[in-house]
Amino acid sequence: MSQKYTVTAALPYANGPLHLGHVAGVYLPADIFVRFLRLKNEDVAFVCGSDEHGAAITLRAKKEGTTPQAIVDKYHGINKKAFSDFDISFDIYTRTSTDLHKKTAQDYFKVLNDKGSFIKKTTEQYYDEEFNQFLADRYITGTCPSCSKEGAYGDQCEKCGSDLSPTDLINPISTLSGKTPTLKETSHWFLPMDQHEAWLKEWIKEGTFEGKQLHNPKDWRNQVNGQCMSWIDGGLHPRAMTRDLDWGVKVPVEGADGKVLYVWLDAPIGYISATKEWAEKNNKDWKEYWTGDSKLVHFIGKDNIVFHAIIFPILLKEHGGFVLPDNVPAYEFLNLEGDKFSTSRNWAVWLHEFMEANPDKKDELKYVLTSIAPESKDAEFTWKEFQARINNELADVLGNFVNRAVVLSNKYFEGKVPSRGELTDVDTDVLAQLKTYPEKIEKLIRAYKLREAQAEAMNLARLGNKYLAETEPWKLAKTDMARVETIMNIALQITANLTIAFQPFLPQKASTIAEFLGLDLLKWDSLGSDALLADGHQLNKPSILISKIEDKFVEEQIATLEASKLANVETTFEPQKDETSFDDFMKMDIRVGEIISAEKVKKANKLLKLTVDTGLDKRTVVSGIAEHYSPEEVIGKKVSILMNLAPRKIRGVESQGMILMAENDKGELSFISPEKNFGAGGEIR
Ligand code: B3M
Ligand code: ZN
Repeated sequence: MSQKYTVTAALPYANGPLHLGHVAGVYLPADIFVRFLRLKNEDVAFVCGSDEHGAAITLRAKKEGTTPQAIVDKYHGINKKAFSDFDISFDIYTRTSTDLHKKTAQDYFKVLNDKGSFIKKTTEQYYDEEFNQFLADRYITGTCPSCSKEGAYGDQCEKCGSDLSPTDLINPISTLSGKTPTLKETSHWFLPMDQHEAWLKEWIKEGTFEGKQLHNPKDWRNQVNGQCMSWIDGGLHPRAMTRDLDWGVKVPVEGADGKVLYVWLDAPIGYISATKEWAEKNNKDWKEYWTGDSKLVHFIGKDNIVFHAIIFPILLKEHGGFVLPDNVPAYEFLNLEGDKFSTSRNWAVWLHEFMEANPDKKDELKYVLTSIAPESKDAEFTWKEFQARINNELADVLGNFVNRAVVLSNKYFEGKVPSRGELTDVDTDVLAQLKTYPEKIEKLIRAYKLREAQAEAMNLARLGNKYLAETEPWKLAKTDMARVETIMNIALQITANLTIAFQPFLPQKASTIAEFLGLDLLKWDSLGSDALLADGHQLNKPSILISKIEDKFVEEQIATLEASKLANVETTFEPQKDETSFDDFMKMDIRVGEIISAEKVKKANKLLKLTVDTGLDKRTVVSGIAEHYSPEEVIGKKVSILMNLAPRKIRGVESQGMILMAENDKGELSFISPEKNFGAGGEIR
């Protein structure tokens, strides 16, 4: 009996195109995993679609002077086509603006509301008087209370991952008007996440739920378990699941006029509605993929962990009857040519543009992105590495071996598979090694170690090359054709195995190799066999499997990137903030301080706890600079310190003030110190 799986890939916001960072860190790994499961004859629903609600959409519409519907229609189309051109084999790629999704999300909300899963509360929320709009999520930004970084949103800090509420932000600013918001009362339906800490902690730490072992935490990535435990240990808080907005799924209960579902309640339910839509079209029962022993796997980027491993599981548990995620393979970030991918600075390789310009290079791109996938730490994409991986590995190892096996067999045996004679030790050894590959590769794929799994498939091609180099059939052809027959039979069996091993990673190349062999694509359980091609089987003539990447191609790509970045240089820095008054500025008391001690803050890899001599006193300040400075190197530094900022607790440490830092367009930080050797206490104004 096949195992049922629902594999989801994070629904991309339909507010812009997809770049290679999105692809490497969510969609390609998900596709590889699903292709493998299908090869194993598992029963998989691979679902995705455009996430079409939330502030990301309406803010983009405002920026482009158009409507949210026009934005989602535009980018849903671009992204859907890009995924199709790149051969990401979703069973369905839908969108959250469908009626089916809206009804699914509203019914879901009603079930939870009727069960009393929410607490309806009236609280003060930030409000933009100019736009007459309440501010939540990406409508409000400010300094993160956890890492002191600017640019945190009202629901999350994308830099340190903290889950936030708008009222947590320091110096909040409306992203609509750029002004400081006011506070105004409004009521919302809150999910009391604090009430779920106990079972969540057990489920994340032990993998058990209601006394049943659901998964092994050791199978989850450390960064996922780590981030979840740090949130739970830091204390979960009630979170509003509705918003005062007009773009989104309307809240389907009395007294909710002008309110929509929070996009992170709405979007994950999009996985369920997508499964429903697919099941209806394929005469399946969607419930079988969300209940019973079906396995739910969420492929996401690391900034989405809390939503998939904390919030959505609470929603699934509260609804009742649904499975919990079996795994949440979260990816780190991919950087580009020494800088972060950036939509706003147009520093990106857009998937749809790459596919339009290079329709014949999709598997080459797949190979490179999987080779450098940011599975456990951020990774770097460079066009030089793109060229090196394709030329030195794909072409020189895989292409070279396949070409020799098929060309020589065509040359010596008119393209018919020769029979094997007596085996030598070299032959038996290579056939014994061939048999180890199915388990080696399967184990890595099921552990979501797809980089290593692909490398093992490439090692199978290396094994073939080594075998031909050791046996040198081209030399023996003059003297011992019987021996050549045995060697070429074995080389062809290895080639046939490569069509299976590479199917999850390079489906197009696998099919091309199979065509060379005149072979139908085989399932996983054929991998490792030394009898995939019968004696006398007719091969076809091969063509070039992999074309090498020329230097000119690399130079063109880099020139395009530089040009696009230059074209956007004026938007590298945040736009100037709104005008302020001299009086307001004079309220700030900024002094020269000297750092006299420093240490890391436990469980907060971005924070340093500093003791600063301010000339008036010695005080503790928590600063989000731990990724830029070690404690040792900041001792003795003269800094600018904002003295009269209201004290606040950051990760349990009372911070009295703020160290002012300069940040350049590469995200590098610098202290702001007097150019003369001023002592601590000097006033800055
Ligand atoms: N659209 C966030 C993102 O695109 C969000 C994912 C939703 S998955 C339910 O990064
Ligand atoms: Zn932060």
